[in-house]
Amino acid sequence: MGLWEKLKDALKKSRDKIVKGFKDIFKRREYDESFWEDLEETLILADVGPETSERIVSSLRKKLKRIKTVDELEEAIVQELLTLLEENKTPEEDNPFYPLVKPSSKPLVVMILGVNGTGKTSFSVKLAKYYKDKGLKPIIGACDTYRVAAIDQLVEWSQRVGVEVIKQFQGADAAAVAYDTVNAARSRGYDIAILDTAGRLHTRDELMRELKKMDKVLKKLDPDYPHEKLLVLDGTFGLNSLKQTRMFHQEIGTTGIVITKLDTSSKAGFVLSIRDELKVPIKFISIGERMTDIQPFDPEGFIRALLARDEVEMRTSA
Ligand SMILES: Nc1nc2c(ncn2[C@@H]2O[C@H](COP(=O)(O)OP(=O)(O)OP(=O)(O)O)[C@@H](O)[C@H]2O)c(=O)[nH]1
Ligand SMILES: [Mg+2]
Repeated sequence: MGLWEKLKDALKKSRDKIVKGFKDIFKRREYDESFWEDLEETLILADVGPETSERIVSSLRKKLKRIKTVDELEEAIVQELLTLLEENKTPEEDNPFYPLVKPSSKPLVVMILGVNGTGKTSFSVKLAKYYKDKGLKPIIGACDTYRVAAIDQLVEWSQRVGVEVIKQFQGADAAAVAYDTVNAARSRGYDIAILDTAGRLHTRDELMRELKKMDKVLKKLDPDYPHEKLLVLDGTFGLNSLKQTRMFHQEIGTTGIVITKLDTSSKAGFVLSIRDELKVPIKFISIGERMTDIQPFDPEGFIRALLARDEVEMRTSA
C-alpha cells in the first residue's frame, strides 16, 4: 500500500462522518441560508469546532458567486481548508530532517511532550525508525523515569527497530538522562537525539517543572537546544485535546504537533481547529501501531483523503 492508500484507509472513520453530510450538501441546487447552515453543521459534527467552522463557511460565502458546479464547490472547500493548514506545504529539498528543522550542527535535539497515553513512546521509536530508514543515525533518551515499565517498554520497542537507547534507573532525574543522551549523541556523531518524556507525575505542576528543567539543562549544552518540542496529541480525543494543547504551549512552548491514532479516530476534523488555534504546524501523523505507521503531515493529502468520495458515489450523485 502506498502512502496515499494508507492515509485514506486510516482516515476512513473520520471520512465516513464528514462525507455523509457533504453528500447531501453537494446535491443541492441552491446555495440558500439552509445550505450554509448545513455545511457549518457538517463541519462541526466532524469535530472541526464551531469557531473554525464558522470562519470556513463565512469565507466560502464570499467566494461563492463564482462557483457554478458541485466540483467547483468541492474544490473551493478543499482550498479553504488548505489555507488553514498553510504551513509546511512543500518538502525542503536540502533538509534531510524534514519536516523537522535542520540544525546548524548535529545532533537535532527533539523533545517529545504530551499527556499520558497519547503515544509519545511509540512515536519516539517510530520517529527514530523513520530517520534511520532515511540513512540518519538516531538515538533515544529514556527520560520518562517515572513509571516502572516505561523504560523497559521503550528499550524493547527500540531493540525491534535497532535503535540505541540511553537510560538510567527508574526514579532518576529526567533532565540528567536528557543531558546524557545529547552528550552521547554529540560525542558519538549521532544525527538526531529523541527525548521521550513522562506524561504524568504526581501532579501536573511537577510534570511542568520537570519538563522546564530538562529544557533549561539542554540549553546549557547549546542555547539552540532543544530544536524541536513536539506535542503529541491523541487523535481519538478530537477537540478535547485543545485544553492540554494550550497548557503545554503556554508552559513549555511547542514547535510542532504530532497527531496519533488517526486510524482509530472518527474526529480527524479537529486537526483543522488545532492549527487554527495555535498557529503551530502539524509535523507528523501516526496512523497505526506498526513502527512504520507514521507520515510527515501533508496538508493537501490529508484534506483530500478526508473528503475523498468513492468513484461510485461520485457517479451516482452526479
Ligand atoms: N491504533 C493506534 N495505536 C497507537 C498509535 N500510536 C500509539 N498507539 C498505541 O497507544 C498506546 C499508548 O502508546 P504509548 O506510546 O505507550 O503512549 P505514551 O504517551 O508514551 O504513554 P505514557 O508513557 O503512559 O504517557 C499503545 O498501545 C500504542 O501502541 C496509532 O497511531 N494508532
Ligand atoms: Mg511513554
